[in-house]
Amino acid sequence: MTPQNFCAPQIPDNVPTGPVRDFIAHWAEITRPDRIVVVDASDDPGLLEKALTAGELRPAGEGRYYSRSHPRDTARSEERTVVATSDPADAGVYNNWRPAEEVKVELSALLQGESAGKTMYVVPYLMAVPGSFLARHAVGVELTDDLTVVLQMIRMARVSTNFLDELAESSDPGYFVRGVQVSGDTGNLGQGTDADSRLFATIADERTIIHYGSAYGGNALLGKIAHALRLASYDGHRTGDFLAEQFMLLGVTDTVTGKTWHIAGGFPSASGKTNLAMTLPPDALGDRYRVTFYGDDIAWMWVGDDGRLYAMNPEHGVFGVARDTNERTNPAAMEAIRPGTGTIFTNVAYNDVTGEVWWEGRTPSTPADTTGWRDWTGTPIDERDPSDRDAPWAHPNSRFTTALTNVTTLAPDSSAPSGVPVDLIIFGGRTRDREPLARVVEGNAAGVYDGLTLGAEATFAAEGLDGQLRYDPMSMRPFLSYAEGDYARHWLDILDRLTTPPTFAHVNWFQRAPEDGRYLWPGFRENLRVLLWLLAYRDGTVTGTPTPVGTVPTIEELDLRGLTIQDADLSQLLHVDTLRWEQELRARTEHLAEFRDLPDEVWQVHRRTAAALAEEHPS
Ligand code: OXD
Ligand code: MN
Repeated sequence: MTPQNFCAPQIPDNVPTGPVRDFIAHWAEITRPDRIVVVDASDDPGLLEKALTAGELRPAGEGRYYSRSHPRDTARSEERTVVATSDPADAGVYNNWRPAEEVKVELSALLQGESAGKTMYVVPYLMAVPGSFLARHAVGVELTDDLTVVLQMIRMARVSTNFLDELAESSDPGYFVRGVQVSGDTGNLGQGTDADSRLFATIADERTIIHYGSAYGGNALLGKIAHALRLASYDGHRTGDFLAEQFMLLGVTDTVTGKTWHIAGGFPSASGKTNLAMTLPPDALGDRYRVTFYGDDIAWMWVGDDGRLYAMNPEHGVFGVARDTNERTNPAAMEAIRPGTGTIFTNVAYNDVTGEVWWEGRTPSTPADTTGWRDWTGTPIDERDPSDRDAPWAHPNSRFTTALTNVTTLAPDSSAPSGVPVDLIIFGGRTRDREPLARVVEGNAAGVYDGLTLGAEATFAAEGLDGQLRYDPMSMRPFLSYAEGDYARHWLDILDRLTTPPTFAHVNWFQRAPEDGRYLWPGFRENLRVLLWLLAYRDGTVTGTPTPVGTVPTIEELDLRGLTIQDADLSQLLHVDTLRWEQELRARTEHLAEFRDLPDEVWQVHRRTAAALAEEHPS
C-alpha cells in the first residue's frame, strides 16, 4: 500500500552528489522506504546486534548466527529470472530474454511503495580483488530492504563506503552496477503458481539489476550471481575482455619441486564443486602436496600479458550448501564455519535452547535428544505432524555464509590483483555409467565443446530418461546472459589469444558399479590423485591412453599410494563404452542444434568425435 503523502527520507550526507545519489533518490521515490541507511563493512557488529534484537537473527554459538527465510522463499527461481536488453539478438535458449523497456515498466509498477515501513540499505560493494584490472567491472551499489541481505553481502563481497567516494571522483561516475532488491510480502507472492508476481531481472545493457520478491540467496545477494555471473559475463563479452564463469578455483603445490598449478572447474549443482575447491590431500600424499583454496563458485578469467589465462575469484565469501557438509566430506568448510567466524546459517535446523545448528549429513543421524530443536520452518521437532516424521530437519538448500578469510586453506596470493595463471580447466558432471574418471581433450575447440556438453544426469524419473543428461553448458545454464552461439565464440576468441592455453579435461567422481550401484571411486580427498595425473599429463610426464573421446589415465600412471581399490573397479572407471557414447553423441546433436550460430569449430569437434567412435566398430 502506498502512503498518499509520502515524504522522501533523507539520503545520508556521505553519499556524494551525482549518479549514486540520483539512483538512490529515484528508487526511494518508487519503493518509499521509511529511512535510508548507508552501509560499510565496519557496521557489521551494530547491524548484527540490531538483527538479533529484531529477531531476524538468532545466536548460534559464539560469534555465529542463524536466520530463517520465509518457507516460500528458499531457493533461486530460474523461471522468474530474466535477462533484459534492448537487442533481441541477445535472446538465447536459456537466458529468458525479454525486452528491457517492457521489463522496466513492469518492475516499476511492482515496486511501487513496496518498501513502505522498511529501511532502504545502501550497500556499496566490489566484486573483485581490489586493484585488479577487472575491478572497473566490479563496483556496484545494492539497495536492499532486508537486513539479513545486508549482513550476507558484507560476508560475500567487499563492502565499503569508500567506493562511493571513488565513484564521485572517477572520470566515469556512472560506471557502477545499479542493484535494487525489494523483498515484497514473501508469504503472498504466488510463488510457483500462475500468479507468481516475483521478477528477477538483469537489464544487462544498462548494467542494472532489479529483483522483486525474495530475500534469499542468489535472488537477493545481487553482487553474487546477478552481478558477478550474469552481468559480468555480458560485460566480458561486450568488452571482449574476460569470461565470468560459475567455476571453482584451486591451487596445487608440490612441496618437493616447489611447483604450483592452478585449476579452474565448472560443475553443475550437486556435483561437489565446493568440496573439491576446499579439498585437502589424502593422508598418504599430504606430506608432499598442498591444496589451496581461491574460490568455490565464480571465476573471472582473462588473457594475461604473458599469453596465459589468468583467473580470480570476485567473491569475498562462501555461500555454501550445508547439506552433507561434515568433517569427512569437507573438513575445510567445517573449519571455516567454526565458532567466532561470524558465519550466518540459513534454513538449517536450530536448537532454541542451546543455539546449536544441524543439517542432514552433519552427523550420521539426527540429534538423539530433540529438546529445543526446530526444523527449518521453525516447527518444534517434537510437534511435527507424525506424517512428517521423515521430513528433513534442514531445508535441502540450507546454507552457510562465511567470509573467505575464515577458510584456513585460503591461498596466500588469493587477493593478488594479478590473479593466478590457469593450467587446467576441468568440467565434471554426475554420470553413473559413461564418463570415465578423467579424460583430457585436446585443444581449445574441444575444451569449449566439452564445456557446452556438460551436464548432470537427470535424477528424478520426471526430469528425463534414465541416464540422459540435463545439459548445463559450462555449468552456466541459469546464468547465461546472451545467446549461446555468441558465448561459445567469445570463449574461443579469448582462448585463441593465448600462447599457452590451459589444458581441458573432464572428470567424473560418480561412476557406479553396474551390478550393485555402489560408487566405484571414493571421491572427496582422493580426487586429488586424478588432478595430479591431469597436471602430470599437461607437464608431459605421463601419456595416458587415447580413446575416441579423449585421453584417459592408465592404472599405472595414477598415484594410488595408500588407497585400497580393486583393479576391476579401476578398469571400469577408466573404460570408454563406445555404444553408450554414441547414444550420448546423438543427444548432443540435438542439444547443440538449439544454439544459433554455434561456431563451426565446435561442430567440427562434434563430428570428429562421432567419426572416431564409429571407427571403433566398423559395421
Ligand atoms: C547457486 C549458488 O545458486 O552458488 O549456484 O548459490
Ligand atoms: Mn553457484
